[in-house]
Amino acid sequence: MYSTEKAYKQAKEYYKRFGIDTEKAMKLCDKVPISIHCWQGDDVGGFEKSASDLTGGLQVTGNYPGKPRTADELRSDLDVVMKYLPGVKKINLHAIYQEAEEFVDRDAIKPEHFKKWADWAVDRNIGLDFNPTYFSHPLSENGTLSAANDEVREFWIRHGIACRRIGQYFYERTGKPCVVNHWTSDGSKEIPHDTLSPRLRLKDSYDRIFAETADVKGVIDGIESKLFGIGLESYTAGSFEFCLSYVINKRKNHIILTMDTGHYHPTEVVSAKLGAIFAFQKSILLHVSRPVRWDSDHVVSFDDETRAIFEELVKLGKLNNTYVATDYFDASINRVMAWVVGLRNTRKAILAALLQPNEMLSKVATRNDNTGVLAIREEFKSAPFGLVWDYYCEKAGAKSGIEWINDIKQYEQDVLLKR
Ligand code: RNT
Ligand code: ZN
Repeated sequence: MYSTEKAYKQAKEYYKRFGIDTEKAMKLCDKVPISIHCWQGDDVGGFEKSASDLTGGLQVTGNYPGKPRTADELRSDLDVVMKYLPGVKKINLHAIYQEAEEFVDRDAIKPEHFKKWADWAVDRNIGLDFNPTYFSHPLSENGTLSAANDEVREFWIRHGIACRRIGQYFYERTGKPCVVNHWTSDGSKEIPHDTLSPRLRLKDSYDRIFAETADVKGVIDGIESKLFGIGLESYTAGSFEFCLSYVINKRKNHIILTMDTGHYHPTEVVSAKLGAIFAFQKSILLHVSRPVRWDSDHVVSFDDETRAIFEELVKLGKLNNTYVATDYFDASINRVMAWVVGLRNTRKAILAALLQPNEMLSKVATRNDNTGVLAIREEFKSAPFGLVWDYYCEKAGAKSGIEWINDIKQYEQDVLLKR
């Protein structure tokens, strides 16, 4: 009979030979909060009382059955999702997930419209993160925070302000800081004649949002850059250079750069950027995603780049300076399963990174023994990581192997397909 525990004991000894304490690694791993994006649950739809199509250059493909129709259904899906993700969790909401009785426009949303979410989070002792939704709205067609039309831009500035206040409410209710991520898709299909003015307006809008909410407490603000979106291929106002410069020039501890793994040129990788960013920044917000040929937001995989990102963060000593959030959406497969697969892979990559022979490697590296570094690194690639992972999951009640997959298939039969 196979025993996860017995297998783990052997693995533990294996790791010890490389100077790695598996118990310590699991403890550290548990403490890294993963902010679960609510929008995988319903294809970035939300529950506003006026239907707007998904815009902002985003696209969710697929029409798998079982999509939640209400926030309550989304929350029950999230309860299932969280059960199979070990470690500390937060829920990452978007402004469109408001629950107002009647239609409330983006510039008028208030904490009370998110009370049910806050109650629910408090009940579970988890934190909440937040995102202004600067897209999927009739006024987002020609830019938002960078819009040339003053009325439109004012509307979105009011939205940003409202969202920071809701962030403070989440902080007050949960006792945990709320990370508010600002992302605008503002840009254009063709190269605009004037590439500067929209950026100056975007800069001014962010300045005003922060100036007018300077009293807000318990909120950390990510500024997310992007390369392009569908229909916005040639120009993005909030490009990487713009967002990084904004954050650097602002010199405020609560304003940080958001790095989404799908938001760079196809041959660029976040793992290779981190060392340079952390030479100047104290912390970052990470959006873990998986771009396939473009910023496709595929379910996070336990792939080389995801692993490399967390290995780098651990080596830099910056894992605890990184707000880890997931960001992907796939509607072509069971949404709950997709959610869990990506989340478990994110946690898995964190654990794997904490189980690298870094002490041994740095000793060898200080002797300038590059051959030794390469040889150890390569040899270590076949370490029995899966045995530790299974044990880690079981200990957390998150199940291992295909057990959790069967559970979710059951949930599909019992709940999702009846919707
Ligand atoms: C879009 C950005 C952004 C969104 C969410 C829904 O490319 O990654 O983070 O995915 O805000
Ligand atoms: Zn993102």
